[in-house]
Amino acid sequence: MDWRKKDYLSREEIEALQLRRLKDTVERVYHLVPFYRQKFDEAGIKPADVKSLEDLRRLPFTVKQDLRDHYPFGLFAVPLERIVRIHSSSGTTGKPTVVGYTEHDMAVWTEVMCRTFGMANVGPGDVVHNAYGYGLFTGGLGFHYGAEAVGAAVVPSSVGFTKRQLMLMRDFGATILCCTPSYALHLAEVAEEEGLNPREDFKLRAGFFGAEPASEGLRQAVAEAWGIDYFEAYGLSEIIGPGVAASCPAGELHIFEDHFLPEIINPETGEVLPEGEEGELVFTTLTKQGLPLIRYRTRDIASLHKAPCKCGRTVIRMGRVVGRSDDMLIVSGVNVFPSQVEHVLTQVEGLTPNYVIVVDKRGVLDVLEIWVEVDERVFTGDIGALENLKRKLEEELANALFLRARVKLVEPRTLERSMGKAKRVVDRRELEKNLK
Ligand code: DLL
Repeated sequence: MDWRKKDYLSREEIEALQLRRLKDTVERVYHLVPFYRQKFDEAGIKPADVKSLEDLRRLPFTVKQDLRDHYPFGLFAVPLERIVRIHSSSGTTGKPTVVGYTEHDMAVWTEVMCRTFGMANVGPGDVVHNAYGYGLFTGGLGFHYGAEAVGAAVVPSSVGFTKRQLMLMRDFGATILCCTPSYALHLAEVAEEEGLNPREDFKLRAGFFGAEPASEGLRQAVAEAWGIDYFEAYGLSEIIGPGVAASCPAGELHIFEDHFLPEIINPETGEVLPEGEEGELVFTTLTKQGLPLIRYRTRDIASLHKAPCKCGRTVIRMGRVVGRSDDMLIVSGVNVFPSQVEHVLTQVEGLTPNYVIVVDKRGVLDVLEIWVEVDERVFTGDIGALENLKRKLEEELANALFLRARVKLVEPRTLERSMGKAKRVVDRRELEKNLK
């Protein structure tokens, strides 16, 4: 089937396809992956017991640690001779997670990336500037294959050398930008420093931003800085890389659910939550051959919505990722998500979305500090204005977080920029723990 039609199937068609593919996947993992056979046997389930999509909830979960425990290729469902690509993501602890693709998986990946680019009608005549990292990270090559397949000219610039990136974008007439949202903002900043006007001196019309969370405020800041349409890309290496979901012209994030079957669970109990409720996103791959995964727990907190979208697509939508369950900070017993902080910062006039959250311990007390860059106008204004801004922000943060945070306003362009995923949290309590 033409990939353009796949986002418009009726719910019955989608679910029938999902069930057929789920049965096939369960059959394959049971017979080909000893880890799954053991898990299924322990749970007393045979592949033939999966008769409806509801039966999915009887199947065991898979977690990142399972991939690590079977490092490097232990969960692959095909012999190495059939693997044509290997990617891996480094974790903060222990062994990296390794993922493998067969030729068929590469075709699926390319298809979902075509559907991603299809959101902005990217095609022949477009110049795609791809500043996601090339290498073991799935971002660079994932976008690369999709861009070529839709017939665009792709510039594989990868990360780093920001000024050179800008030169290439300008000289080659880039129309589409692909990178993390934080880097997109940094590129605009550096363009301005170089005396360029990002809105006028470039030909960009849209961008595909992802690999890290971005609040509404950050998304708007990127769209405005460049004067472009903002499209979001969501994905994770274990499931395929980018291409699990993408936002449409109506701004809704659609999951390519004919390949990746989503559920939302309560992260504490594992119970499946009803449509619309927020919880941990779980995916079962429906077509992958190299590394099929059953009920993989992403740790991402989001929600699911089945009603058809304004854009006409019928595939299920997910709410923006509000954070990762393992990104959540517990400060003086209160749960704090970096996304909550970012949301407040982007609502207050005079600040930029460049910030770091610093958590420390003074004696027995946790201390939360937010370092945020002010914009040029405020910075060159008077001290009184800065004091007011600081007080206002502290008040807004206290209201949103139910917790006092100290604010440190810093000069524009002083916090470290990242080329890939931004690092927003410095938890000094961890450092101390590790020193002990
Ligand atoms: O980040 C794949 C990717 C590349 C997606 C380029 C989009 C664009 P990983 O390195 O395995 O894969 O990291 C996956 O990144 O579980 C989320 O926590 C986070 N993430 C990815 N996209 C988004 C997004 C790639 N749009 C992890 N919003 C995921 C929020 C995102 N978080």
